[in-house]
Amino acid sequence: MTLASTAAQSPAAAPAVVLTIAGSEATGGAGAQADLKTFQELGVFGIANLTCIVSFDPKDSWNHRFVPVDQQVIADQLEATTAAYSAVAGAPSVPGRPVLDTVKIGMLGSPATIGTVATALEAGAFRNVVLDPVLICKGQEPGHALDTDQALKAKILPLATFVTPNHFEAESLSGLAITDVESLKAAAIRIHELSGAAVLAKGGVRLAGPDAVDVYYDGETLEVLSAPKVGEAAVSGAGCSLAAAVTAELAKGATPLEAARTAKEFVTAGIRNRVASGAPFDALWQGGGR
Ligand code: PXL
Repeated sequence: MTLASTAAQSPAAAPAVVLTIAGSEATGGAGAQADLKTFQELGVFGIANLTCIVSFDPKDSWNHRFVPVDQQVIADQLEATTAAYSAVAGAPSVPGRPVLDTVKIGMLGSPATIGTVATALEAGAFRNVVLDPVLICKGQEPGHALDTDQALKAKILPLATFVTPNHFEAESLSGLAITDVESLKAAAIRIHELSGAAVLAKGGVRLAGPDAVDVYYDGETLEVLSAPKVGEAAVSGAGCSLAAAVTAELAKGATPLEAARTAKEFVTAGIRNRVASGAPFDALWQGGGR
């Protein structure tokens, strides 16, 4: 049967529409590329509004070359996207047109971009704001941009409904040292108290033991999500894909806890079937669960 005749017989249901506000990571492992691949794999219509372009430098130990997108261009992208899909507060919904009510925030990279994005989020009508609080990329030194970290905490964290900090980010946001599952739980609880958001705090390969352990907390339910570690090496795109998978599932109507569970399975399959890379980290394969 041809595609055309399939479509004629049974038009597919309109997919949920989701937006990622994120940076491009040129090698395709992380950032907006990982988000879009995750969205496609999980059956939602993905949109990326770019905040910056990161190109690792193979001549300089694969350090990050970071170029911000012009603030006006970021604002223009957000204006176009929110107008196209009725995601502006007070905008009437149009019958038959999906409403964009679920957004993921990835790398913002500067206090100026954080201000631009916060303004758009405040003007928008988003039911789900999933924040991957990218304070640091794999291989970078912690604390390289304290002003950016502080602006993210002050302006974006309070707008988030779901937040997915990794080990370093969970320590930074909670102010707690995380050495084991118990301290990861304490950090997740603290970050929920600070933000009001559902929290999926990731231990990943940073905590000792045979399992990659994450902690979910939403103010009522505390759940430890655990899967056998796939090696001890970090994989590029794991954090981006986890948050993007949460975003896709929320947009499709999952509860936050269901979204967290599905996202953990999605990322585990993607790490198991990762793509070998000459960059310092292999890349998660979003098709790994097929
Ligand atoms: O994995 C964090 C991350 C997110 N977004 C972009 C990145 C990185 C890490 O390199 O480059 C654009």
